[in-house]
Amino acid sequence: MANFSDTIYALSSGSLPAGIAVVRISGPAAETILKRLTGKAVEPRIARLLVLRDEQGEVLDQALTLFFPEGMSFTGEAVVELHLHGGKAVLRAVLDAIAAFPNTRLAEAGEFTRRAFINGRMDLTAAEGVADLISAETDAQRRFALSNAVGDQERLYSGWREQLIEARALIEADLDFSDEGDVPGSVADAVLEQVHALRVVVEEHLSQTRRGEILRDGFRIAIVGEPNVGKSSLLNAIARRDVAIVSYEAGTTRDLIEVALDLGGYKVILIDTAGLRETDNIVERLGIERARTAAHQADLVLHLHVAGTENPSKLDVPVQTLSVATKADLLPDGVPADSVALSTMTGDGLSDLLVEIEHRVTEAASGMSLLLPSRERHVQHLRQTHLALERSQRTHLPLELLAEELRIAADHLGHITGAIGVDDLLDVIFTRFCIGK
Ligand SMILES: Nc1nc2c(ncn2[C@@H]2O[C@H](COP(=O)(O)OP(=O)(O)OP(=O)(O)O)[C@@H](O)[C@H]2O)c(=O)[nH]1
Ligand SMILES: [Mg+2]
Repeated sequence: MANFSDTIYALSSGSLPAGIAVVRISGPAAETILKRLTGKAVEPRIARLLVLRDEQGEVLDQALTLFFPEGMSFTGEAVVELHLHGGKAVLRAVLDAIAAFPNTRLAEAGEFTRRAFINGRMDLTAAEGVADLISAETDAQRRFALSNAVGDQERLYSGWREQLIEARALIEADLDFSDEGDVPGSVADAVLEQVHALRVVVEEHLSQTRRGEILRDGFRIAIVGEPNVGKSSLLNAIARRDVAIVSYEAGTTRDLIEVALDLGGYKVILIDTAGLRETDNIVERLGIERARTAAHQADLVLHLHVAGTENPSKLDVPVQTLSVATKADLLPDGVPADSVALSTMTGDGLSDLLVEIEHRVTEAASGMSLLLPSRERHVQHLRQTHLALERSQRTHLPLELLAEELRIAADHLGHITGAIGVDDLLDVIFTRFCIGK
């Protein structure tokens, strides 16, 4: 275990005032601090309601106290939790009292989790999972993040890495002993077969990248169409608030306007865009460019046209597109049953559209397994792993080079979990956490 000499502390629960405020203290002085604040002997892992006093004997608060000994805590260090009354003055008084002990300081963002990682309590994917879990807003995000936080991803990638390390050991043993009358090449053949199987598995895993992104970052839906067809009205109707400006003037919306929703437990991002048309107006043209880009990058495009008019210009996007007729209230005979039609004025057809969208989101995001790449950092290393595995399968590759490719592949997997060479990464990863985590 790494030996940190300073003891860190922070408010680990949400903003105050609140019912309770949880202060976490981690480090070598944690136990002493608890003893001195309470004047009582410390029992590990037993919750006790005790009066806290500062060094002058002044009562600070009555708190539920917990002590986790070294090796049995979140960070791996001795940890104290104080469940205080959740008032700002209470918190300030207690933090001041803790600060009065030597070698203590306020924790930096993500520092508790960082210590947990350095002390081997969790790997990097689990630490990232914890960060995702804290920011999870929908049920799908929560389930995905939790699976990562409890180490599912780590087990997957470490398993692959071990296979590769073993395969390489076999090859190197073969190299060392090949002059002793072994049948040359037989080991290599067996290893190559195994490596091929793993390559297929990694490939399949990488093909699920978009599904992981959808679960974590959301399913993106671009609303596009000519000016004035009611795109912004639809965004507002679905978001149930006035997010975008609506007006009878054509060319009202210029920027992209994004709204995040929870649809069927999935995070969905709805994007309103500028109406598509030929124009000399520079600002509008920039807006239209953004609209086209948004449509290209979306998971689903809602292509709007006014009911009863021809669905205009074909939208040339390599994306699932749903044609939607708007302003259905203006049609005297209603709309044909085979198309999606709605009116934001009367609300007709909106729930049908939402059902259809939810159906598409579920189709894109659901799957048997939550073992998916969860972030770009992982995807990059997985791609490098895959490339090295591909190279390792070139015909007539000398065994030394085969072993080297296997090492490269294994190292990239090690980078994902943090098993190797990540010092420079830690700042980037952990400073994205909030203080107290
Ligand atoms: N009758 C009727 N009018 C609607 C409906 N939805 C929108 N409108 C009207 O159509 C006009 C244009 O609506 P917007 O939502 O601003 O249209 P838009 O597609 O965002 O337009 P741009 O931003 O200019 O591209 C406004 O006057 C709205 O009040 C509807 O369902 N029925
Ligand atoms: Mg608009």
